[in-house]
Amino acid sequence: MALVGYTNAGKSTLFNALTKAAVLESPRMFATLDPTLRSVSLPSKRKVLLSDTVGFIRNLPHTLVSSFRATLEEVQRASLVLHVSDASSPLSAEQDAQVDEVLKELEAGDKPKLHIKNKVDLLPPKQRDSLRDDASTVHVSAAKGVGLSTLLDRIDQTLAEDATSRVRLRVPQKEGKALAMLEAQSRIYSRQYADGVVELEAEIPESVARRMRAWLVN
Ligand SMILES: Nc1nc2c(ncn2[C@@H]2O[C@H](COP(=O)(O)OP(=O)(O)OP(=O)(O)O)[C@@H](O)[C@H]2O)c(=O)[nH]1
Ligand SMILES: [Mg+2]
Repeated sequence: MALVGYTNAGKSTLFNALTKAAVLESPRMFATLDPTLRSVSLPSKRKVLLSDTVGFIRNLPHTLVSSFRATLEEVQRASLVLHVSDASSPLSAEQDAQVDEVLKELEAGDKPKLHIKNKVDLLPPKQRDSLRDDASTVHVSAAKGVGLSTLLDRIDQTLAEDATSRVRLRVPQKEGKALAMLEAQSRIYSRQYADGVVELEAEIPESVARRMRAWLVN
């Protein structure tokens, strides 16, 4: 899954809030993973990769800087898009429309999406009390840790269809990142080392399989 949204919406704050537990659980396991890509443990015990991305800003897709290119790839790979917006901003609706526009340009407009309205702690109490979550919208405060368990439940429900499958892989031992990701994300049934290659049999989610294409054995 990928966190997307307008700059300053609170994506990185939410990323840290959602991944903190997982990182504390096994700090070494993620040492070789990208700092903007981490594992989140869902209530169902299923683990899923979450990537933080750089914020969208007006016209950015037309000046494709390298960090945005990485964002683009993460979004295209994601099986679930988490659209974070700043609910306290008067420009919230306009920014949401721009983010939707960028998602369309990335051909990610049709992916399953959850809309996360962040910073509810900044709203006046009356307005805050009138907020209602629905099937595709969750209100949270990433900074105060409000609404995060509801969000995790909702992610679980939405991902219920991201099937896992049992596969065989031949991964070169030097591919530390890929191997760390497999350790973190999958159930490994067997592991054999030969000629600098690790042969594995594992049960992996779709979203991980897409990153392992190069090493899948039919
Ligand atoms: N009050 C409040 N502030 C928040 C909340 N979440 C994030 N912030 C603040 O909003 C600012 C931006 O947060 P970031 O997490 O860096 O936002 P971002 O979406 O990652 O921004 P970019 O990486 O620039 O796109 C920071 O000052 C955060 O402390 C929240 O729930 N409530
Ligand atoms: Mg950020």
